[in-house]
Amino acid sequence: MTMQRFTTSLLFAATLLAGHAYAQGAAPAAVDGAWARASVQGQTSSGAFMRITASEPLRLLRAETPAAGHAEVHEMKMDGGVMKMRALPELDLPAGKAVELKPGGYHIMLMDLKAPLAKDTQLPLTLVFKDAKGEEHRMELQVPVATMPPGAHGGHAAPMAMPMPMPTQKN
Ligand SMILES: [Cu+2]
Repeated sequence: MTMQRFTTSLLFAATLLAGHAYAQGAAPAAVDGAWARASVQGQTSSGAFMRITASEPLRLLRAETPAAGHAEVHEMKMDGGVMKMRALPELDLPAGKAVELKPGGYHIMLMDLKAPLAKDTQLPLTLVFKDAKGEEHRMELQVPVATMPPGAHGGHAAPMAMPMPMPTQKN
């Protein structure tokens, strides 16, 4: 009886471990509505936007793409009547709550673009998350490059657009 129980709990532990190993690498988050803003020749930076819903508490640490020298998580907000942009060391993603990265708010800043982001191409982008245990999870995305958010059809959507290129702010 005791032996039987021991075996059962061992099996259970093994199942948990296997489940954990299987989950490793796959980020416990969902991304939708992703897009990156098309850029023109000579423009050195652009932005990527999306909605991220974490299934457990996560932090977005950084993004990586071969298309840019580096990518940073940025926040844009009004500060004393002036729109200011700053790099965030990490972006909090509460479990089950969609966090929107959009023009004029949080965004992934693509800096030192190696070539213009052409409309209707795909931008390979890797998001790097950290979970509550400090483990890193990577999520590989193919982000459509567009001139406006998906679902927007020009006209009234235009005033929402963040002017690009933005003044280069080094900090
Ligand atoms: Cu920015």
